[in-house]
Amino acid sequence: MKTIKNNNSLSTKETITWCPGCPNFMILESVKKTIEKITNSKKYNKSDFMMTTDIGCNSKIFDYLNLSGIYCLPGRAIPTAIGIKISNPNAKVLTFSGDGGAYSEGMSHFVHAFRYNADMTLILHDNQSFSLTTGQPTPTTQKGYVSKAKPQGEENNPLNPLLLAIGSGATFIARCNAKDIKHTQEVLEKAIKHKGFSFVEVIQDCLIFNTDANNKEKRMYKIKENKNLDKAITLAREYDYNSKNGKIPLGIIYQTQAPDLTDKWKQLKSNTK
Ligand SMILES: Cc1ncc(C[n+]2csc(CCOP(=O)(O)OP(=O)(O)O)c2C)c(N)n1
Ligand code: SF4
Repeated sequence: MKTIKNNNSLSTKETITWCPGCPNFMILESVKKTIEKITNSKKYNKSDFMMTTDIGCNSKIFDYLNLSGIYCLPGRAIPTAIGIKISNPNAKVLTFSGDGGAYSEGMSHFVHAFRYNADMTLILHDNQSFSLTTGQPTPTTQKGYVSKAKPQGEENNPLNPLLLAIGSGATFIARCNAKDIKHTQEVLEKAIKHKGFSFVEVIQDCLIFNTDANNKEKRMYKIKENKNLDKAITLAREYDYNSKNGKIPLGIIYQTQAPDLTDKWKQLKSNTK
């Protein structure tokens, strides 16, 4: 846990131990630029932002981003962030996780977070690999991927987290590419401003493990913000995390309005009077 007293700067003095060139550096940069922009408007201070992280290469961001928060147990970044939001309703809460942490250990929290619709943002670094622990396959790893953990190759098809999010009642789903800092920043700003649980999947190539999944830029294209559910399903199905072909839509895949967790509580209280 860390509590920041004077957080004028979003940088810390910690030595960054990500591999040189890792796109996690770019995600850090996008997040800093987004917070700078939102706080420049004077509506929010940096001290209004709080963070939770999972465990993984992605989660080292806890040490490099100067925000108060909690470094959580594996898979528990989302429920801890919801707890922070409940006790600090005005806080802007960001939660960081990898595809391993959120879709394996933390899968139940991922699904229910959409139902609860707490007003916060999940930034999911998807490198299709448990990278911190040397490249075991995660639920989004492509079929056939050979690793020390599965020398015979991954036998299962990947799940599609965007489709799962739609089916779980998500109110904001977006995807971006870590290497495109400007676009990631634009998407993050909209995600943070969304009233409800916003899920931003950031494609984050790992330079060391499962490198076969990298460099999909030629397949990526940017979409217009989408508010239509049927279109969202079509967009989510375009990329199956498996095949070498097919387009990968980036941008706001789906956004809708629904009561957030706090609204639902207020409604419940008035119903019980
Ligand atoms: C319950 C539990 N499961 C697994 C681990 C081991 N573990 C810690 S970090 C990690 C890898 C995290 O992978 P991911 O979430 O994809 O993040 P990345 O390192 O790729 O950024 C694993 C398997 C653990 N500490 N506790
Ligand atoms: S192992 Fe992969 S994800 Fe982890 S820091 Fe290195 S390049 Fe980045």
